[in-house]
This record gives sequence, structure tokens and C-alpha cells, in this order.
Amino acid sequence: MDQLPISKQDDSTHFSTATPTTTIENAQIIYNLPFNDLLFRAHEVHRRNFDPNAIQMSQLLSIKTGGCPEDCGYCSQSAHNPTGLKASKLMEVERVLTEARKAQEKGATRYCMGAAWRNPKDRDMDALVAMVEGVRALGMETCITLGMLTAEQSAKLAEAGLDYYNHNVDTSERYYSQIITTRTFQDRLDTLANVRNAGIKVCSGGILGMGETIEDRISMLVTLANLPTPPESVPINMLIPIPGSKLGDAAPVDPIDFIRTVALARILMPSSHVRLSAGRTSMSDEMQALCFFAGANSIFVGETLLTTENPGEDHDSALFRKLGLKSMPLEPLR
Ligand code: SAM
Ligand code: DTB
Ligand code: SF4
Repeated sequence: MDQLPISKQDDSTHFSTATPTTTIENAQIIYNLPFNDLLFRAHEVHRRNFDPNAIQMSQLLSIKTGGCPEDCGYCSQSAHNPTGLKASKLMEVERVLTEARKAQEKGATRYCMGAAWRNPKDRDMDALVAMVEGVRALGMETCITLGMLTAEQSAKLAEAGLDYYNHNVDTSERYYSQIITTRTFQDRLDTLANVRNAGIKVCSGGILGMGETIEDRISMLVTLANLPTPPESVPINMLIPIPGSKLGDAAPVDPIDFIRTVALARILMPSSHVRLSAGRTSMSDEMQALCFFAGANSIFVGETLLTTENPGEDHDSALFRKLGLKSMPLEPLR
């Protein structure tokens, strides 16, 4: 175990640095370690980089729901998926700020606003800037996810003080076109580069449970770890099967495979926040506890994600009490 390769970010002296970058082969070796060795190693990396009992708490709001022109096979909001979801227009800025205040009162420190768009129109930018500025003025971190973004739009949001932009690669490059055909994997990487170049922190991860192989999951994490700068935030979603969507009948992910993937994310991206994202309502407390041990240190709080259910405050505060977890303090805003 001591001679295993590690990622370029991990400055541990316990393990040899066999390669300057993370290769698929090295990641596979780590992923396939005996479970106890994998978890021990991931937890050790976690402890060296973070308080292991602190969890970052984000809250989501859908600021523009449904009617999306993209054909993502997993999504309730795609116009290509007959899911019965009612489409709505972009929410008023004041309503967004009222919802953000409520989330802050319940303990969220980051507010994540999501729009069901292929990309924002330039005419939407003033309202989006006002949302970012307004949420920041409350003293919360801001995150937004609007689809593809140009360099100019990225610069505008950076100037408004946006902390994070969420844009997931979702799966491996190889499997991508099985899930989405209206944009390419490279389109996703281009937006991530625009966001990064504008000085905004990157939030990018994916979904497990879409019929992909374990190699696809490993490859997705290797792509993220090998970006010029790895994402500061890595959401790992478990597919929420949406009736009417192309993946409505997808088979559930094996919980051990899910936990192994979280552990690999932690090892490959030691200083990133790894978020246990969608799908917690169908995870047991024990599974979530193992994900936290394996290095997950961020969650979405509140009763809803964008269009689906989330465990909610009562369940999460009981879980935090049982596990002795606490909310991660907010770093001073820029
Ligand atoms: N339209 C924007 C985009 O796709 O970039 C932002 C919103 S989109 C809903 C954000 C992410 O949520 C997706 O990239 C996907 O990873 C995740 N997601 C969407 N539907 C999901 C589902 N049913 N289960 C798990 N994750 C899901
Ligand atoms: C991410 O990776 N997961 C969040 C956030 N980024 C935008 C979205 C989860 C959506 C789950 C399905 C829904 O509520 O519609
Ligand atoms: Fe649209 Fe985003 Fe849903 Fe894809 S994931 S259909 S881009 S809202």
C-alpha cells in the first residue's frame, strides 16, 4: 500500500509520487484497494487538509425552472423529457433574496442559484448580477449555475463578486454522448476555462447511476483532477431517477461503489470540497457517515434541491448530532 501513486496535489511523504499527473491507471489502482485501505487513506488525506468534523452547508434555489432546450437524459427540466414539470420564468430578484435570507437563518452559508438554460441571454445578465450582489450583501457565499457561459458573461459575474460557478462534466468523456447530445464534453470544459480565467472558483462534478461503468466514474474524476487548476468544489450526485426522463428506470448505484468514488475524489483532489450532493434522501445515515469518513465535506441543506426532495433540516440536524458534525465556518468573503 505504501508504494501507491498519488495525485499532484497531495504533498504527503507517506506515499510515492510516481507520476506528475493523475493517470487513469493510477486512479484505478487506488479505487480498487481493499475498502478499508481505501477509506483509511482517503480519511488521512482528508484530515491533513480539513477539519474532519466540519461540513460546508449550501442551499439551492431554482431561479428559472423547466423548459430547458438541452436534452440531458437525467433531468426533470429538459423540454425533451416529458416529466410533467411546469416551466417558469426567471424569478424576481427580491424573491431570490427573501429565499436566501430564510436559508441563511437555517444555517446555510452558501447560496446556489440554478437556471434551466443552455446559456444565459445577455438581457438576463443585469438581474443575475443583482442576485449575486444581493446574496453577497447578506454575507453568504454565492454560487450560480446557468449552463454555458462566455468569457464576457464570466467577467460580469466575477465583477459582481460571484464566488463559485457550478458546471458539471457529469460523466466521462467516453460516455457523455449517451446522456447528452445537444452539447459536447469539450463545450463543458470551455465554459470551465472561461469561468476560471475570470477568477471565479470552479464547482464541477458529476452524477453516478446513469448506466456508466466504474471506469467512466474514475475517468471523470481524473479529468477534473487534471484540469489546470482542479475545481475547488466537486459535487458527487447520485442520480435521482425522474419518471418520464430517459433515465427514469436506471438501476440504483451500489452504495460501496458510491463511497469508493467519494474516497477517490478526496485522494485525487485533496484540497477541494467534495459535496455529497443529490440523492441523499435515498441514502441511509450509515452510508452518508461513510461518505463523510471517506472525505465528503459539503452537502445541500433544506427541504428541496432544484425540483426534487432533499432530507431537510430535522433529519440533517439529527444526523449531525449523531455523528458529532458541525457546520464549516465561512471563510472571510473577498
Ligand atoms: N442548466 C444548468 C446546467 O446544466 O449546467 C444548471 C442546472 S443543472 C440541474 C445542474 C446539475 O444538476 C447537472 O449538471 C447534474 O449534474 C445535476 N442533476 C440534474 N438532475 C439530476 C438528477 N435527476 N439527479 C442527480 N443530479 C442531477
Ligand atoms: C449539482 O451538482 N447538483 C445540484 C447543483 N449542482 C446545481 C443540482 C441537483 C439537482 C437534482 C435534481 C433536481 O432537484 O432537479
Ligand atoms: Fe437543462 Fe441543466 Fe437540466 Fe441539462 S441539466 S436539461 S442543461 S437544466
